[in-house]
Amino acid sequence: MSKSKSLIFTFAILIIAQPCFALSSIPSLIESTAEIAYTGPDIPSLMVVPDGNGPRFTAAHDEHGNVVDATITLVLRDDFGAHIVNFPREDLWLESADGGLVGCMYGVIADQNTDANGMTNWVNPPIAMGHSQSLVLVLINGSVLISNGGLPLDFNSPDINGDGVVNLQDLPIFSGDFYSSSYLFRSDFNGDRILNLLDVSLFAQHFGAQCP
Ligand SMILES: [Ca+2]
Ligand SMILES: [Ca+2]
Repeated sequence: MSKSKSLIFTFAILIIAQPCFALSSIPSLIESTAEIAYTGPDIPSLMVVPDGNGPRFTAAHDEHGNVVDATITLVLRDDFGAHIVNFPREDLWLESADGGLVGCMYGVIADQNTDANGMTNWVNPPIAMGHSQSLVLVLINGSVLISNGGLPLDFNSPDINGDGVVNLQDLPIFSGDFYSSSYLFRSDFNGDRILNLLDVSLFAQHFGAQCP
């Protein structure tokens, strides 16, 4: 093969092979996996605050108010099971199945890009609001991960009405829940299934918090 023919051949191979390389870095919604650290019998809950000053996922609560680790770990793989490295964290985020968890801008994305093992996680406090008692879904590029049906983690927030700020509009909702004869999870910020002064204190502590 002449030198010019050889160059053309190499060039053609590169052009043909390019889509294959590109394909291999597309995350698979089936091969990728997500799990939550907590494996106990309860459904853990995490209070979220719109300024991001809520607890980390490592300080979620079980249904007795005990602190438990609800870190979510995602391993990103392509269709062939190969790890996807350095995938941008902005394209990996959480949603609750009932839509009740509302993130501020980039407030529920993964903590970092995927590492050499295709792994990333959610440990840092969400920058979020609203409340949800449904499974939490991991979204990859806007598509729901389908290798599991969602992870058990509930959310609530002193920004009860989910408008991005904890203010006087949330107060009557909180007060109504506090004096209600029935238990209302959305105002149980420490997740111990009782509305008491501990929850009042958490509400007061985050009063004024708002999305960045
Ligand atoms: Ca509010
Ligand atoms: Ca409580």
